[in-house]
Amino acid sequence: METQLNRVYIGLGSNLNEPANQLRQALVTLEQHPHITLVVHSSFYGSKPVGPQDQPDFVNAVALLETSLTPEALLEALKLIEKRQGRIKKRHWGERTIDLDILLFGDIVMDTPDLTIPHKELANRDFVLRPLLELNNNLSLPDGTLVSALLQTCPDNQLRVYSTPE
Ligand code: ROI
Repeated sequence: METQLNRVYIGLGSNLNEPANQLRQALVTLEQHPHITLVVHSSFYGSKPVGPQDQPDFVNAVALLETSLTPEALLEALKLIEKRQGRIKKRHWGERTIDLDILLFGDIVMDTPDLTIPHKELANRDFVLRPLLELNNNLSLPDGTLVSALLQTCPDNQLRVYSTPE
């Protein structure tokens, strides 16, 4: 059987322990995974926290991967990277060293206790929608909704470009 390669968009976020370095480290680790190809990543964006406001601003980005892994196996790989980078999660919707979320996985739609694809909060997070559009201006969800349409009604988290990819 041929191995199926899926195009997967993941979100990266950090607001502790040198956030931009946390994102860079996660991207390097992803690149080294035997079953993951890092195709491209977006600029890094600064954003106001969603959740408690008495925490540092976040650095956010999105990456496009190609992988033969299943959604569950990719989730495990992402959790391992979070763990290796000493993921600290202080409180609900609070500060964290690194957060890696599967946003879109090919055309897959799924909703299990561990994994909801597309990501549940996609439509409410400009720090995900804007970098997605930077990578693909015509991107749509499996149900045909344009990501650009979601951005029109999304709350504003004062996004600004923090650094562009080299
Ligand atoms: N807020 C922003 N701006 N960026 C994030 O990545 C992020 N991640 C989270 C919570 C705490 C909900 N808020 C966030 O998990």
